[in-house]
Amino acid sequence: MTPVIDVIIPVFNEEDSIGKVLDEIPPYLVRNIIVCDNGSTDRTKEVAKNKKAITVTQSIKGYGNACLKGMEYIAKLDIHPDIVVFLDGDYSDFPEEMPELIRPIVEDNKDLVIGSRALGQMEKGSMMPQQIFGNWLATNLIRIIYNYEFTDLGPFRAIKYQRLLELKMEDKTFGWTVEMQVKAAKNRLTTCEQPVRYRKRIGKSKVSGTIRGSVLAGHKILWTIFKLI
Ligand SMILES: Nc1nc2c(ncn2[C@@H]2O[C@H](COP(=O)(O)OP(=O)(O)O)[C@@H](O)[C@H]2O)c(=O)[nH]1
Ligand SMILES: [Mg+2]
Repeated sequence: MTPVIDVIIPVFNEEDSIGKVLDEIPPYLVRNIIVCDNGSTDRTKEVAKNKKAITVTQSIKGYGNACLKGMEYIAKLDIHPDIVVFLDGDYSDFPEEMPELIRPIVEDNKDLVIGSRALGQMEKGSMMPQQIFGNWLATNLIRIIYNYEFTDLGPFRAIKYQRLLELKMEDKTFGWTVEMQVKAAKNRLTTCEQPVRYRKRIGKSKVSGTIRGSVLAGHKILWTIFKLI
């Protein structure tokens, strides 16, 4: 049986990249692509609509808020997906790698697959040093505290929809990815990593490319790891 797959893409002002991201998602693989916008002031939403993606709007800012809005949309569907894939809208990830990303779920019955940039190939300059260090620190803490093996907190990931619901995700901002991994460990989900490539984003970074974003995200990530103990 082929699984039903829906994709959630949080975006904020990504008019130059979102079209390319949507173009490169293997169309035969996915059912719905839900672009979750935080009131972009550029043409992001228009571009996404022209590419036949579903768009939802979240008036409250935040990466996690946008992902939660996407999940709300999915929850209202008559037929729920088997798998949800998360992906950034800045063209850093390689959407065409989605078949490899979901394979461990389909073939080995894993619950959660993290696309690991640390195990894959990162284009020079695609990740900031503080981001690489932050991910190293966070994943080592998760190993020490929760005894779960990850090498990255990458945005490109796939999870069984029912397991995702069980995690009762609630982070509203940059703690979203680490919250999913810590809760996966606490709930004893079966997890694995799939090496993924990563390239320099199109447009300007809103998180790791700014000092404020990096400090807030780093703080939020560490806080989330300890808070959930
Ligand atoms: N909906 C929404 N998306 C966001 C927000 N901040 C960042 N994003 C999106 O999240 C993804 C990652 O953000 P980015 O600026 O690339 O952060 P970086 O990869 O850490 O440098 C991109 O698709 C952004 O458009 C936000 O506040 N709301
Ligand atoms: Mg990015």
